[in-house]
Amino acid sequence: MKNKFLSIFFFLTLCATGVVAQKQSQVLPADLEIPLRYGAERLGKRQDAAMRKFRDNRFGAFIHWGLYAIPGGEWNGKIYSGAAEWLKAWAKVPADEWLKLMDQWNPTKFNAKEWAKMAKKMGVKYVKITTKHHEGFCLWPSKYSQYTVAQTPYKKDILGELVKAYNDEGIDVHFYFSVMDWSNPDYRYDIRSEEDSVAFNRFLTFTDNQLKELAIRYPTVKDFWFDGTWDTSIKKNGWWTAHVERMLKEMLPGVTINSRLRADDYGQRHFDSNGHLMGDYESAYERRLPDPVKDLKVTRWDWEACMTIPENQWGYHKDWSISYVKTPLEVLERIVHAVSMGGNMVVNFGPQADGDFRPEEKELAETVGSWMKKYGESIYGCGYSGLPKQDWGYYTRKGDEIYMIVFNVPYSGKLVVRTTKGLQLLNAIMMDGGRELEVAETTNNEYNVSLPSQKLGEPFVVKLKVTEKADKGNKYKDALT
Ligand code: JFZ
Repeated sequence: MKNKFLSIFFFLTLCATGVVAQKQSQVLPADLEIPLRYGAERLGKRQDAAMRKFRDNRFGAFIHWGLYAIPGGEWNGKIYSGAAEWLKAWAKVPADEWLKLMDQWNPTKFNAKEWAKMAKKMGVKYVKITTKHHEGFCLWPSKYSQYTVAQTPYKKDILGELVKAYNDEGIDVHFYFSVMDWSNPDYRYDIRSEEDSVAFNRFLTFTDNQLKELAIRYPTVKDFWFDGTWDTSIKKNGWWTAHVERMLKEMLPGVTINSRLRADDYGQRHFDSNGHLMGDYESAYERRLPDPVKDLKVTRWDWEACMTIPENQWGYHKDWSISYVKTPLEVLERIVHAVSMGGNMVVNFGPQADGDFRPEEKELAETVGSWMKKYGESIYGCGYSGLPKQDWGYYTRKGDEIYMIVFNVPYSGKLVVRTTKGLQLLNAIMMDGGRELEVAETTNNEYNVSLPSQKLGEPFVVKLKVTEKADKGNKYKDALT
């Protein structure tokens, strides 16, 4: 008996260290796969209408809003440079003291309709809202917690107002949900005793209840983006992550779930022990992006990246001067970069405690929005082109339309286009104004597109019409959906 436990222990250790478990994308032949009860639900990309909508949306906004917006990175007169939504941890504030911030939660300038108008103007197709971040404060009146908007001077259901306002503007709503919850004494980082296990099971039931509550109260929600799932306690309960995925999918047909929720039988996360993506899309690209030349494997699955405007501040921080702040152009380039590799991009906003947005965020939303209004056709519904990246910028593609999104104009004024075998370039048109550009084939499969000589002040888009002479030879064909 003892031996059996020892060997199980050894097996688990081997799996955890990756000796047995396969790393991401080292997919084993089917007959050599490790049998899993809690691994990937499916192989390959989901192709149903809800998933296609998720993918076609391409560009979204993140909203991190919670009690942390009140101190804005400052506690007892000291400014902490770490992420503002983690201030409770940086300043070692006990949970009960932190949660007293609820008495000050009264965002008098909050206007859900204004938020929705701003999002619409920015050109985002969806918004991911923090329903509950690590601190445990709920933006909806959850009947399972005492730490909710209902118990604040503001009282009203903020999440409900936002869901309605965004939906009225035709914007999809996605829910961010942190499993790790600093307000709940039953949460455990690890399970080391019977007592831990009993408490953590209670915690998982509480979490199930909150998730069911969200699904029932806000049935138009399109996606759950889980966070705070990296602890050993969750890795030891991979079954629960598979259960949550199934439960939400039964309650909300079509709902999408990020890979960060998931752990398999052996505690492997995001990708299961056989190398298959769990959940519907990969969500590990955070404040970084895959290399457009070396990391083309990401085009095999759906993925969504998210980024902050400063270096690493998701919640409102009162002092942005402590870190580099991206320009609207840098933000735009990251959006384009993600889409060019078949991913989505979500840009984060950390509203102020009064319910308004800081001026830098408003300005960024305006600038990106006016670009999207002109060139959004090259973003929405577009994906990976299958063409090798060139120095002038990024390609995106929708069927036979290829978009060249140009960030660096070469001195020669000529943009090189190298197509894959069998793909013929028919014409090139400036998207803004519709002017046709001269195209010259230089060698086999390589073309020069000549730009007009006037100064071009912002990233612009050249639309290429192509025709596929034959499918063979294009090894990227599979990744084009
Ligand atoms: C998490 C949160 O801790 C953070 O406050 C914010 O909400 C962000 C969106 O998500 O932070 C993470 C989580 C995962 C990684 C990095 C930061 N990761 O996988 O690299």
